Amino acid sequence: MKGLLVFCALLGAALAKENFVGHQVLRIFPADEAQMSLVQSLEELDHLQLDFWKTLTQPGSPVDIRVPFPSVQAVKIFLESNSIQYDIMIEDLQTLLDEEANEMVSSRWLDRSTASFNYAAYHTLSEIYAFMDSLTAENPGLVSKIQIGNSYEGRPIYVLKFSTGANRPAFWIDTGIHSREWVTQASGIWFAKKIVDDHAKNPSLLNSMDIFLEIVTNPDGYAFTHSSNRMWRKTRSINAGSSCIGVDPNRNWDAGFGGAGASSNPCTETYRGPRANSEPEVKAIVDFVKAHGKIKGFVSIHSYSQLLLYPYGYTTARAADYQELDNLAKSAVSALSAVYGTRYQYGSIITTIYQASGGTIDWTYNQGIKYSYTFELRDTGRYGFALPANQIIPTAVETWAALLKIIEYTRDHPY
Ligand code: BHK
Ligand code: ZN
Repeated sequence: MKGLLVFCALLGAALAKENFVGHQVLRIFPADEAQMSLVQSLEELDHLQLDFWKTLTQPGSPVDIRVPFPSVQAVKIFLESNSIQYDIMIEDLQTLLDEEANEMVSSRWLDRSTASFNYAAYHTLSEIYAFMDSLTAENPGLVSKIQIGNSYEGRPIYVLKFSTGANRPAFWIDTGIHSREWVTQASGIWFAKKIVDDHAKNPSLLNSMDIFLEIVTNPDGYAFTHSSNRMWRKTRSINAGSSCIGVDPNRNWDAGFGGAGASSNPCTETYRGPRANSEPEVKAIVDFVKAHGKIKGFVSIHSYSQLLLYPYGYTTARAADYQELDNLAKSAVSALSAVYGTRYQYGSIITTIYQASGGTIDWTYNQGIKYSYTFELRDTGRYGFALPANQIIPTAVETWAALLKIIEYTRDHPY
């Protein structure tokens, strides 16, 4: 009897959702080198369980940290005693997540048509997969669904293909490689519908090019953000010799793999994995891109920070196409800002944020995909990963303006 009770208690704990009651997100402003290294030293204090939403980038730029309730007092005392300035960006993360969960429940999808799908809400993995099936069923001859692999936990990995003819050069878009960046998968859904609706009015975009769109690039992580931990970023693979789970799929690519700007510690959020392409979610794309052979533009979408980035991240060397990539980024960002005035910064990964090795677009660029970019969507930190659902459509609309610039430029500059 006692054994059963213990078992039930353990099972309950294992199935329980991580809660974020009293968790605060602090925005910290280190004023000089000394304060910068003090803030960085917090990262090594494992017992505080801090989650760096935005790590140190440039001197003078703020750092955003999710601080679990039990560590809030200690962190604030540490900052105040060192005269380090901070703001409380999120008072209680769970309050935002409760609102998010309520909105999901009240937006159930009834008739399984893409016309009645609620694009202004977040959705579960099974709803997104059902959406893909509806979109392909409604648009035979334009949209097809390709399974490019299986995740670590065995879920199918799907790519939508938008095409009006065989074997054309192609443009790739992926969203959700980091599972907690929910506005990206939600925007991916909106892009899929937008491509279809615009094609009916003006078919020119798909006249000479196919588009591939991977909406849920990290399905295990995404399922986990719904079932267990809304703030899960990595894959869900088991690491040999460690009790920590997951690999950062944006450090696992074969471009500067193992260099600075990634961690060899499985317990960190930027763990690179045991070897390049160890994650089936990464390997599936690598195999697909190589087999296709004619992908000419590649955009990998993250959130948050409002940035448009191009290679490189693992080296300070300028990309051979630096000037062209920079010019196109400038025009894409200006198209984005023209929609609602949202401000974006742009530049190479290493000069704009930080050194990062094993990243997606460094690999695609080195494969010869010249127009390789990463977006960091809204916002700049007010809500961060807990972006309210009422910002999904505006985010998708403005991002599409920038994406379209890059897609059309790629179409009009064959190489
Ligand atoms: C983007 C592209 C290439 C390398 C790094 C980044 C920044 C990204 C990351 O992997 O550290 C930040 C992030 O997830 C939040 O979206
Ligand atoms: Zn990310």
